[in-house]
Amino acid sequence: MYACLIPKKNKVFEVSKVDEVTISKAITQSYIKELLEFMEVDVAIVGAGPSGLAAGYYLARKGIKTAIYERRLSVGGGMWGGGMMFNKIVVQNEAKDILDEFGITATEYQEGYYVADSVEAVSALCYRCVKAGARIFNLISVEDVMIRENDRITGLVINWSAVSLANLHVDPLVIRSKLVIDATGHDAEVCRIVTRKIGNRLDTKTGNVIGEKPMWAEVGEKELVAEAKQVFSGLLATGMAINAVFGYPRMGAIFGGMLMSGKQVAELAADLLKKNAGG
Ligand code: 48F
Repeated sequence: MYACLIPKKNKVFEVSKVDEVTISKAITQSYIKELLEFMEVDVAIVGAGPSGLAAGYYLARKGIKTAIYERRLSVGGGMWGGGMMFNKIVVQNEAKDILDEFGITATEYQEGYYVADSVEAVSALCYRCVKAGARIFNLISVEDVMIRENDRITGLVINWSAVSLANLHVDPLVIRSKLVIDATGHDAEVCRIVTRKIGNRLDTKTGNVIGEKPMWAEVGEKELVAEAKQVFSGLLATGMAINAVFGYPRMGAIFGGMLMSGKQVAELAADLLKKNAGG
């Protein structure tokens, strides 16, 4: 009956019959299956910016069960826009091998400075992270943490981002994780939640989130990867969240530190998991 409504074109493909309800069931069942599968993980990463994606890749590649929760529709955080919407990023010498590992094309601008396309960089980070086995849940916001005996963080409280956007009163759900990584960027949201809920007890000079300092790219990049440690029992940080938590300078559109920090936090998390398991 509807065949006459479809204009006749030169045929390139023969399209088989499709049923909308089958499509809907396929999406719903496979999503729920994975949501349940990742309700208990080794590492839960909050934020899918460059540092969170790099951390997810390096963790998953070690066979560590990793979930990433991203509040926005798209992953990549602040990387898409390069510097002031010129969609190029700069990476210094020390992180060039990470670009190579992800297959991101980079050209040397001047000795020690490599330039890459930010769209290619985000796409490669995301693709390799997912292919390594990390599961990214976008459109989900982390609104709280779960704390158990000995004041250890043992999971995340999650809700659809649309719930807070629409200001709806809907209770969240919870996932359990052996470690949590705050990769939420400048806001260091998970660390701020912890101090708001249980006081100034982070492993910083003040116990609080100190807040990032003004722009000084070199110092910001150096401090970011200078020391990797737990911020609180069960909680690690990576990327700009580290600069915000410990009060280091911001660094703008240089992204080597973000990638190195993601790799570094993955190493630290792997060591802690081994130690906690008595290995
Ligand atoms: O901001 P973002 O890109 O953090 P990053 O990985 O990289 C920082 C650089 O982009 C740039 C820079 C380089 O020198 O300064 O800013 O440290 O990515 C953070 C991601 O976390 C998400 C947010 O939407 C973004 O994609 N996010 C933030 N809070 C939450 C969250 C939350 N509560 N729940 C889920 N996702």
